[in-house]
Amino acid sequence: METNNTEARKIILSGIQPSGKLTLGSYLGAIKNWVRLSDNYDCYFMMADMHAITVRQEPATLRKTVLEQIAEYIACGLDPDSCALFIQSQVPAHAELSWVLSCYTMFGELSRMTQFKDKSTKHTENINAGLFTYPALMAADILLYQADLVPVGDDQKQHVEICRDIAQRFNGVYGDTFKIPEPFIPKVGARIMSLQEPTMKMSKSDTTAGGCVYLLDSPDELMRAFKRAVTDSDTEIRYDPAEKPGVSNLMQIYSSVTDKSFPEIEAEFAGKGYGAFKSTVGEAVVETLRPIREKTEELFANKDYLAEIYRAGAQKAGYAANKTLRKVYKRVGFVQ
Ligand code: AQP
Repeated sequence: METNNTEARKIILSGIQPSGKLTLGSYLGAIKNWVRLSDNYDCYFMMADMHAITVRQEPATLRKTVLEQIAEYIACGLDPDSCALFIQSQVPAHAELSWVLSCYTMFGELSRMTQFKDKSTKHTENINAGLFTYPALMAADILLYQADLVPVGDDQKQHVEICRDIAQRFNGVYGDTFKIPEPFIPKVGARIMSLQEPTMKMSKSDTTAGGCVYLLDSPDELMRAFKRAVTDSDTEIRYDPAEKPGVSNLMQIYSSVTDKSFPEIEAEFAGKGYGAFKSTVGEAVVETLRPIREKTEELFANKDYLAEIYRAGAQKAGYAANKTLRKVYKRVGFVQ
């Protein structure tokens, strides 16, 4: 990874769990911003497979999803020559630092994490320790790279905040070791909601028919999902998430893929019905995702190329991560 000689470039780390197929929410809330930021930062983007196993995954599906995800990252516009695209489990420093940080993470603060509360309600048969200590692993992911910025959707903000608390606690005991990262949350698209239950986040693992749209859905599947999207019994197209969550979510999506502002969208659809609005949003999404789907299919067919990318990514990431890990081991008193 090239760095500017006169001034070190700032660093970004982010990742997505391969816990299912990437959704429009993963793209608009995360990857789209990674692409925007990637020209100006040194970037590390991972397939967070270690996080994914906090919920049971079928091994063959997990392997396939990870490979598909690498292809999708590249198809969305990330340049594997300038960004480190890597698989989390291939950089052992993540697991190693996670253990150290879990000794500087408090039971009380982990208990307040909304993702833990949500997931332990959803998966009552498997409330495992990994689900609970997930934020310590996420803190390790970020702090290993001395990241300045963590581009995430709104739902992950709490995890970046606990990461900052853990880093400050550690620095407070041992002196400056970790850079304190900032979350970067997009103004539009930070929380894309389910098309069927617009008060709930669009999630990869949601099984409600038509609730999620995926990056690799065909144009027909996308149009069907948008035409069936839940709105309300009113007729006005107006941004009002409390009163009109379905319409507001569609406006968020439309704004995010066209860069039009909410007043522009309201003016565009004034006096038009929901039917026309939903079709126009669907068509805009189809056109945004078409090149991503086509490129992903092409890349996914070339497994050797994908292997080259993730091996090179793990090497670049491992180099940076091990530098931090060595410093941490020294600070805590492990014999060198
Ligand atoms: N609906 C969304 N709107 C905006 N941003 C979103 N993100 C995910 N869903 C939305 C952002 O994508 C990044 C990757 O998320 P993740 O897969 O690591 O974790 P998650 O938030 O738990 O994603 P899912 O889809 O809800 O996965 P499951 O169903 O497995 O729990 C993060 O930056 C997230 O904010």
